[in-house]
Amino acid sequence: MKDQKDRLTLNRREFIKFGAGGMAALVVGAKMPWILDNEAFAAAPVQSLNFTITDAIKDMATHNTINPAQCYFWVYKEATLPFEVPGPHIFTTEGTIVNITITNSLEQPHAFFIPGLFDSGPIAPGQTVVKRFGARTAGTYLYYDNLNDPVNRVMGLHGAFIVMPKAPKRGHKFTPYSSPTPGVQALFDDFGTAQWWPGLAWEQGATNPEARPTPPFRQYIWLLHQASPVLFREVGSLPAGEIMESAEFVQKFLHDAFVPTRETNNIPNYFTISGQSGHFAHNTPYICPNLRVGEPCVIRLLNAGLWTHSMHIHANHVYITSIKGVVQENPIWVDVFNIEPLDTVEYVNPYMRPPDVPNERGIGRADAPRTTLNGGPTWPPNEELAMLIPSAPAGLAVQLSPLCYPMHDHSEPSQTSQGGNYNMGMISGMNFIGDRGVAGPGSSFPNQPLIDPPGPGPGVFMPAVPPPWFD
Ligand SMILES: [Cu+2]
Repeated sequence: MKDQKDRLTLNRREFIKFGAGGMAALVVGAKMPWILDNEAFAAAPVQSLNFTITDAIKDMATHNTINPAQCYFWVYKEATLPFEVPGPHIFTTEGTIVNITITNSLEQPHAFFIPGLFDSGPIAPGQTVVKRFGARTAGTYLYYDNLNDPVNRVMGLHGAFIVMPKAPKRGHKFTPYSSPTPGVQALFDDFGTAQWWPGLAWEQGATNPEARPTPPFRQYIWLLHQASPVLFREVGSLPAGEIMESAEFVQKFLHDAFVPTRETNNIPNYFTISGQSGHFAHNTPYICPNLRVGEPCVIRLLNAGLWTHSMHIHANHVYITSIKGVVQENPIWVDVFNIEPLDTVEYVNPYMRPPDVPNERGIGRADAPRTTLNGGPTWPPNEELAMLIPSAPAGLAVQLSPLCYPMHDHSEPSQTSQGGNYNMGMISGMNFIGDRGVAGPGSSFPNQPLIDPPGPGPGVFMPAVPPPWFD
């Protein structure tokens, strides 16, 4: 038993401090080259999972030498990976038997729970359990600590567990599901085949002329969470064996009055997508899709926190193919959808040409592009991609490429980093790096930064200097 006085000051041990690094993913069981070869996820194969439930302090998005921005968390620390909140993305295939070892190194009971798949039951302080379970049904799952609900989960003990189907239904293409509805199956069957959806099927990868391969089974995980450094620190400082009652925790986290000083505010200060915020969530390849028109992807949303979020993606509407594990009969096509606490939702992003690109018939779908005032086509967006900000003579010119659209949460006014910086809140985006339907080099847009380039080369199809109309 540790000294109670030490507990109260949160320095009972040398705290592990860590920054928001690269999210790591683990692949359990049968070979899954589609994820192991996908550069966006630094995925590693493992034979079994080995978690320690512990605690650590994370440097948050706005942390720097003059602005301390740190948060205490409870952490599912996997043996092969650095500390991170959330726990690692775990990918496996339907039917895989997952061996899992969990050690509780904290001083109250904890658990590891996956709804419908696995329940470790309470693990006493200092105890290790070794268990196994079957990944029975394909889908998106939140793994979390379901004890003292929702305190242990919101304190950081959560992550994403993804089960892929073993095979498509006979005569059909892959979907993310074991038993897709006819409507969802039809959508995935249409990708890469139907007139509306030229390009690749979801399961289909491709090599590309400029050597950036397109992975098959393109998917992204938006695991949503909110963090309160003051409240989490209070929970972490309780004497050994004491817990904060969930009613008190929820009251403080959701309903305390806003206090304009971070030192006393119990409501959340940080809003994260898979552990990242703002610029970092927008420019992280496992969160923000970087794909071409004709390369459909799946975005898996999970809400580990206590706030409802409405994630609005620009440039493409998405199909809502599953809600809380229920594959939809009629996958509605929307640009924003609510993700409530503990919800899992799948967005299917068809990656069509942005419908705001002017075309001859004005139909919001790919059609003959109109001509700009400078005589070029509106698609591919050569003029936008050739724009340099600031312009080249300043010496800092950065190309406005790839074509980048934002994604943000519609509960935005309250959603900042440390009270005021919305741009460091729960935002990301979708980038267009080309169009599979455009012949020649237009199939790949140039990738920024492209400063003083030597001239057109593979994948570079517009003048390397700013066009004459740009100044
Ligand atoms: Cu919006």
